[in-house]
Amino acid sequence: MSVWDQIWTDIRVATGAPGDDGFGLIEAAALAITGDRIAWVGAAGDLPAAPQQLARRVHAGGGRLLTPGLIDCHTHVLFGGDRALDFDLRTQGASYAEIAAAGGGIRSTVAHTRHLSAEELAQAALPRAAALLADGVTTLEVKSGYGLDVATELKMLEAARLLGERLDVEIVPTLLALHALPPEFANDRAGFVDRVVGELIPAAAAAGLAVAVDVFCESIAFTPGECERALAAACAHGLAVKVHADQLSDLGGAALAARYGALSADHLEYTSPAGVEALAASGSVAVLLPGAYLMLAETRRPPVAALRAAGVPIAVATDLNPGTSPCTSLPLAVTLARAQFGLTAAEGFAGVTRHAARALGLAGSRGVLAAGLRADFCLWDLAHPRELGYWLGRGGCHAVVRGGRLRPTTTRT
Ligand code: DI6
Ligand code: FE
Repeated sequence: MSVWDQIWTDIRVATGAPGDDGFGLIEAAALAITGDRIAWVGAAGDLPAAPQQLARRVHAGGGRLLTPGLIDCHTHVLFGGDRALDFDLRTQGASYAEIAAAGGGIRSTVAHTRHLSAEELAQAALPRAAALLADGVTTLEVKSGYGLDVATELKMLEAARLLGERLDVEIVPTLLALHALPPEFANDRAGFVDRVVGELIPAAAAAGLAVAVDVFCESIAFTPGECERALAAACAHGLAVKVHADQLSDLGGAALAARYGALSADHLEYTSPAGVEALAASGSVAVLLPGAYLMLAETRRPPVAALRAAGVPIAVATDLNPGTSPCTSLPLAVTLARAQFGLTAAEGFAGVTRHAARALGLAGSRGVLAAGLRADFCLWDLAHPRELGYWLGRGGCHAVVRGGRLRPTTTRT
């Protein structure tokens, strides 16, 4: 009489659905799977028959906590080389500008990245991405942005596809079209933006290599006007948009993101009340990136209380990148966001599940454990989902299921 392919029993489930406790906790629970989708989830006592009669395969969860797979909605995991020397210079007091002048900064990563093939880029990213997966990530956003020329940016997006294949994990590719000015356009900003708008964005859209376009709207990067040209081009080519906004200054990046209906505005340390209001009106997700805040020793926190009061969905991501956030653990990012920005446990949990799914335009398929959504989930050696953003550096992930299939217990490398 088997109705379902598999059923997990002897589990406690935090569905991640919005509700009174903020976690959707079901103590004595069961979860059924058919194919790569959740078929049923609820209190085990509500099952219509014994598990053995209902499913071809019964898994015992050992009383463990089961949550939605975590979603890292903002990473720059693909790059060549590293920036450990930058970090050493910074902790000795060198400024961003001094480090760049000494050959560091984004341009040093660009130089290392341009020399690698797509295959080599994917290979270099494997251990970093595997570490994210070992701590419970089941969907990963990956940005380009270290090529700064058409060929290398497209190569980076191809590497993102290869990385997803190698790890058999869903990668959501984002073209970070305006990240830094390449040396060859040092005296021709407009010419570079023309190249991005007229060639790079159309090529990435035509090749189906990116889901969204992202821009770095910042005093050390690109102006709101330059960013707006790229966002308009993205929309014209049917791509979604995201904005690195108000990280080091208030250039109105959040309001610009909202004006273009962005999936998300990210960083937000300097976002104004008007920017918060704009995000609330547009429905964009506020993505907080506590790794960069920590590693840059920033002092200005994002306006969490205002975002909360305005009902802006808040997500948390690693911003894994070599220069400002070499963070390979999403649970650690949650702990940092709670300790530094004052998120509640429930906000941190939503921030890496349903709100992170929304920041990638995937709210219809994942981020919550409910019938019809993807069977992406984790079993944890944690007593309660509030521990997810509590331990510093201990993820506690016991097992990962992606698309209904139990994955090899990947170890952190
Ligand atoms: N914001 C950041 O903090 C990173 N990029 C961005 O848009 C910096 C990336 C790097 O320094 O390599
Ligand atoms: Fe970033």
